Amino acid sequence: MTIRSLAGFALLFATASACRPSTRPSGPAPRDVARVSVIPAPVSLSVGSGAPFALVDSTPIVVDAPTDEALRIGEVLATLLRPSTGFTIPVTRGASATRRAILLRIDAARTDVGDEGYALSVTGDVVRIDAPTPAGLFHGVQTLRQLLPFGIESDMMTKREWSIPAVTITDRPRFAWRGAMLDVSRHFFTVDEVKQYIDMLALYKFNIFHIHLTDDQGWRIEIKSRPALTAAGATQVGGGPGGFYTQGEYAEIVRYAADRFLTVVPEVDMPAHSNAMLLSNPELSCGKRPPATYTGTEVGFSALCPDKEETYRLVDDIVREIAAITPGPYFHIGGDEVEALTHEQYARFVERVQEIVNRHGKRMVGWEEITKARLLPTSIAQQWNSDSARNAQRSGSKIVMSPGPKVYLDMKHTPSTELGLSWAGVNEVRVSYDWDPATYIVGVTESDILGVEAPLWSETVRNLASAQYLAMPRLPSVAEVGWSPQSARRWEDFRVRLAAHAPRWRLLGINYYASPQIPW
Ligand code: NGO
Repeated sequence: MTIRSLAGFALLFATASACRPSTRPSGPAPRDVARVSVIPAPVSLSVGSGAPFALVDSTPIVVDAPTDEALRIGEVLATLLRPSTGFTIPVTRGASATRRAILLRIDAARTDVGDEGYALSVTGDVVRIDAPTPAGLFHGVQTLRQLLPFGIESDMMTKREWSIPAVTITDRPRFAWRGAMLDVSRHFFTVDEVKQYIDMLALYKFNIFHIHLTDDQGWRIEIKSRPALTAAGATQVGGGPGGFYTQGEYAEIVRYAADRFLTVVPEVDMPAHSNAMLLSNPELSCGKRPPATYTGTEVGFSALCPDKEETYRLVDDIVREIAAITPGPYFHIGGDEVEALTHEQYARFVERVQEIVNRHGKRMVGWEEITKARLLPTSIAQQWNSDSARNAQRSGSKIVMSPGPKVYLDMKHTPSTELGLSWAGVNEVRVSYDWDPATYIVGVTESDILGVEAPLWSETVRNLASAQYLAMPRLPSVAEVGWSPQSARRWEDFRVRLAAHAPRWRLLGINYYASPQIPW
């Protein structure tokens, strides 16, 4: 593994300025009501002194919205509530005046909470979530889920009081892009494992699932016009068959994510990290060594030839087919760690691929190296290793922040963590929480930033339990960095809220690292 240069970080500074007083009003928690531990922290939350809302067998979910989408969200909530409570929880359409109900309402007039926000209020009489969009309603349901006792996550019925504390919440995200990436190339993850990863993201209001589909070790997506790609490209780190998704399986992942209001961003890494692609197209290789099945973890050696027309025909076939089954607006071209090409060759390659991506109706996303090329304002640079993403400002392109020393989930939690890498440092949970994307790179401010993303590279990650062990508890940190206003974030408060989530993870079967920084 290349030791990635840390020199660039001399120009960076990370703040520890999150320790400001919270602007959120707080009151004493009423007796018999669980402490309110919502993650990400809502923009405004006040705990009332009134009676909680008690769920009973006849509590209905009443949906006041013209669309079936809202009704579906009502069913999602009912499906969560039924097994553990044993209650019927009918879902019906109805009017907002209903009492003794959980009311889900789409209200286009609630523009104050943006495209993804919601307002939630709980009294002894009624629970109501109002949102201008289905996405906002879904996020409000995730908050409601976290307000319920953790036992709600169980699929075994328990006879107890199921109550929701009296609260008033108004909430909306800070950033439009709240992403998590899973590398399915270094080690393959089944569709079912990917779905379970997506489930964790939905609970914490992420809205982007970036899937790193290809790298030197494995090509993981069927391309019908180029069947040799999957036939030749399947191994993984340490050997073994790896695997790939048929287009139908990929579409299933996209649908599953969309049902949870996550947009899938497919990544095909090029021109480097392309050994698996070159196995079936060796004549397009301009890398440092001839393509051969690769099970190691070095980077940078492979490269697609930028000067051959056939390269762009291959890229066009790949982008066209994946774009056609990807409803979201983005296509990620990788673009990182190219060692075998000149600056000029690299820039020309990125510009041609940008055209192809646009022609197939998508906005190009790439790792920060793409800022060496002439970008369109609609293209997006993903910062990870230096301050070079700042160059995106030249074209007015936006930046997604994924600084390795903060949010790379594949970095070890401590030097002795069995899994993970450490080239960017060891990222204990506080490291992943205590930073502000808007002050991380000098000269890159809030308005340049589209959002944040936590990548999980899988060189050392062989299965879902390992992925969860590295992701948790840092994933909720990044969720809060992306969603909550900086002024509402305090580590001392977060660590206590985070502790309250562990029993929930245990019921959900989510593995996690029990960091000593958290009062579990
Ligand atoms: C780097 C590299 C990946 C590695 C990862 C490991 C980027 C953008 N390129 O991040 O190929 O898997 O580090 O942490």
